[in-house]
Amino acid sequence: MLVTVEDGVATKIQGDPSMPFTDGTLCTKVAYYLERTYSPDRLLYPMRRVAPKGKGQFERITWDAALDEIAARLKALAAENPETILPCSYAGTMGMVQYSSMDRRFFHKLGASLLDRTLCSTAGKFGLKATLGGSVGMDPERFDESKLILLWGANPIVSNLHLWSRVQEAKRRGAKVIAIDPYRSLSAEKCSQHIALLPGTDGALALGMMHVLIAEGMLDRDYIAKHTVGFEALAQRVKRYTPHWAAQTCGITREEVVQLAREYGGIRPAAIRLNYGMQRHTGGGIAARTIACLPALVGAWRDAAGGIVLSTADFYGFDHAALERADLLAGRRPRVINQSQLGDALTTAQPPVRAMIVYNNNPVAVCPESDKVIAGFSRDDLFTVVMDHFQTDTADYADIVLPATTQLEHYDVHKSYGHLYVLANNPAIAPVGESLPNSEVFRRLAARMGFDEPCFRDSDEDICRTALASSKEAMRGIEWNALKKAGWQKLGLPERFTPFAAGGFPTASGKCEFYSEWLQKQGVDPLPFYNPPVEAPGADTELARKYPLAFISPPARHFLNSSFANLARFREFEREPHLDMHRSDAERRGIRDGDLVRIFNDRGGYTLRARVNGKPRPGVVVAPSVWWKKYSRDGGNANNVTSQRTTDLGGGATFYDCLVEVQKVA
Ligand SMILES: Nc1nc2c(c(=O)[nH]1)N[C@H]1C(S)=C(S)[C@@H](COP(=O)(O)OP(=O)(O)OC[C@H]3O[C@@H](n4cnc5c(=O)[nH]c(N)nc54)[C@H](O)[C@@H]3O)O[C@H]1N2
Ligand SMILES: Nc1nc2c(c(=O)[nH]1)N[C@H]1C(S)=C(S)[C@@H](COP(=O)(O)OP(=O)(O)OC[C@H]3O[C@@H](n4cnc5c(=O)[nH]c(N)nc54)[C@H](O)[C@@H]3O)O[C@H]1N2
Ligand SMILES: [Mo]
Repeated sequence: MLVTVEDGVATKIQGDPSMPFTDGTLCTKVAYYLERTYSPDRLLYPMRRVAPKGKGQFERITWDAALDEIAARLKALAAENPETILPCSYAGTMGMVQYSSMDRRFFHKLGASLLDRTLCSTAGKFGLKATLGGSVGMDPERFDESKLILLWGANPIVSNLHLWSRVQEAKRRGAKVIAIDPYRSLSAEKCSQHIALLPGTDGALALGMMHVLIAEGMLDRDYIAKHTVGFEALAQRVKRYTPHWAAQTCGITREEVVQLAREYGGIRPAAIRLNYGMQRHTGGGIAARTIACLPALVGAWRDAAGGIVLSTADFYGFDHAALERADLLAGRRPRVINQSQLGDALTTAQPPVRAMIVYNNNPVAVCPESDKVIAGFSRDDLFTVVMDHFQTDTADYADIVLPATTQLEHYDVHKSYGHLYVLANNPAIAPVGESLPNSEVFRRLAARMGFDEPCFRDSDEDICRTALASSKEAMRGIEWNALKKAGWQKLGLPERFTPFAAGGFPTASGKCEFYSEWLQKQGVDPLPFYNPPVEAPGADTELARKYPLAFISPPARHFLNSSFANLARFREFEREPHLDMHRSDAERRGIRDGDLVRIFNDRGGYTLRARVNGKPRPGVVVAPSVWWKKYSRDGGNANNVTSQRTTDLGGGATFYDCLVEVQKVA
C-alpha cells in the first residue's frame, strides 16, 4: 500500500504496483483507508466514563491521568492475584508489533490470565496440523495455472480479492471452478458449478469423495506409497462413507458427490482453496483435516498449481519467543481463557476477571452469544480499558478509552495467511490527535508498573528487527532496513514452489498423515471420520424442530469483521442489516422480500430486513456481517444468536453452527 503525503497530510492511497501478489490493487475497503484515518469520528484523546456502562458518555482526560489510573488499578489487582487481569485482543491489526509484542511481554510479566485467541482459525489450524503438519500448503500465486479449482467454504471476491484475480485467469484459460458453499456467494455465482451443501457437512462430502476415488482407483499410488501414512486404514475406513450416504448427509445429490470425485481424480493440476468459513462449525477441525487428505490421494501436490491451501502462515518464521517473551512468566502458569467463551468467562469465571485491557478487538460485536458478553462488560466491578480508533460497541462499556494509531501512523511488520511475502508497515503521517500505537501504550504502562527488563524499552523498529531475526531458512536475508525501504520481500522459497512434490511434510512422520498419531495421543480418532454440526438443520432433534433454520453470518464485502462498519460510506454500500432467505423458507413463514423479520433462538435475537432470493439453499439463512450493534435496528447483530460452543480441535468459535427461527415483525 503506497500513501502520498503532502505537507504532512496523506492525500492519496494506492496499491503498490510492484507487489506481485496484489498487483497494485487494493480491496474495496482499504481503497478508502484515508477516509477512515481522517474520519471525524476518530478517537482523538484519552477519555474517562461519566455515565453508566453502555451509554457511551465520556470526558476528555490527559494521557498521564489515564495511564496513572490504569497502572494503579492493575497494581492493586496484581498484588492480590494477577489472574484477575485479562488482555482482550485480536484481529483489528495482526502485525508483529501491534498484535503480539510489547503487549504480550507486559501481560506475561504481570502474570495476567492468558487469552486463547480462538475467534477465527484455530479449528482449521489444528485440522491441518493433524494431516499436513502445520499451516502450510500450495502457493496461492499459482492458482492461475490450475485446471480445476475448488473454492471450499471460501468467498474470495469478498474476502480474498487477490486470489480471485488468479482464479479468473485460470477460468479464462479453461479451468473449471467449483464453489462448495451453502450460500450462492458473489464468488459462487461466478463459478462453473456450485455445490450447495448443508452447513457443517463438508467432512462428509470429502469422505464420500475419498470413497469414490479409492473404489474407482483414481489414485496416485506412487505418491501414496512414498509420501503418506495410513492409506490401508483409510481405505477400510471410507468404505462406510458411500456417495449415497454423503449425498444424504450433505443434502445434495449422489451424482454431485460422484462427479466431483471423478473430476478431482481426473483433472490436473487441481487446487483447493479452503477458507475459514467451513471450519466455524463444531466438527470444523476434523472436517479441515479430512479435506486436507484429498491432494495426497491423487498426487495433486506434484504440481505447483495443485494441492490445498488454507493458510501459508507456517512458512514464515518470525521469532515469536523473542517478540512475546513468555519466559517473563517465570514459571507461573496462569489460567487460560478461551476468547470464544468470553461471555461465560466474564460472568462465571472464578476468580472473576476484574480488569480487562481491550485492543485490536471489538468483542461486544464479534464474540458469540452477545447477551452474555454484554452482561459481562456491564459489571460495575469490572475495570475496562479500550484502545481503538473509534467509539466501538465495546468502547461504550469502557471505564477508560484510549485513542490508537492506524496503519498509516505506526510501524509494523506483517506475515500473511494467503501469500508468501513479508511486509513492512512504515508510518506515513504523524499520529492523528493524541493517538498512540498499542506498543507505546504498553511501554508507558510497563514503566509505570516498574517493569525494568530492557525489552520494555525496545522501540518499534527494534521489535521489527527482533521479529525478523530468525534462524528459519525461509527468513534468511530478510532484514529490517532493506525491508522497510522495499515495503515487501518474498520469503526465501523457490520461485515455482511445489512444497510437497517430494513429500517432506512438517508432520512427525514427514508424510501426509491419513492416520494421525498426534490425534490419537489426544484421544481423538486417528482416522478421518464425520463429525456433524451440533445444531444441524433437519436433524431429528428437539432443537432442530424448534429452530429449523441454519444461520450463517459470513463477512460482508464492505466490512472487515467489525472494522469499517461504523463509517457512512461502507454502511451505505451494505444498506442495512439484512437476512438472505430462500423463497420456500420465506413463504412458509408469510415473509415477503423487504419485510422486517426477527431472527432468534434460546440465546437471543435481533431484527433485520428480509431479502427473499435464491442465494441460500433452502433451510439456510444468511446475514452478511459483522454490523455494529449501535447501527442496527434494535441494538443486536448476528452474535446475538451464535453460541459459545467450541470446535472439536483448537477450541475455535462455531459462529456458523447455529440454529434459529425467523418471524415476520408486525
Ligand atoms: N457472527 C460472526 N462473528 C464473527 C465472524 C463472523 O464471520 N461472523 N468472524 C470472526 C472472525 S474470522 C474474526 S477474525 C473476528 C474479528 O474480530 P476483531 O478481532 O474484533 O476484529 P475487527 O472487528 O476487525 O477489529 C477490532 C477493532 O480493532 C481496531 N483496531 C484496528 N487496528 C488497531 C490498532 O492498531 N490498535 C488498536 N488498539 N485497535 C485497532 C478496529 O478499529 C476495530 O474496532 O470476528 C469474528 N466474529
Ligand atoms: N471483505 C472482507 N474480507 C475479509 C474479512 C471481512 O470481514 N470482510 N475477514 C477476513 C478474515 S478475519 C477472515 S478469517 C477471512 C474469512 O474468509 P472466508 O473463510 O472466505 O470467510 P467466510 O465468509 O467466513 O467463509 C466463506 C464462505 O464460507 C461459507 N460457509 C459457511 N459455512 C460453511 C460450511 O459449513 N461449509 C462450506 N463449504 N461453506 C460454508 C460462507 O457462506 C461463505 O460464503 O476473510 C478475511 N477477509
Ligand atoms: Mo478471521
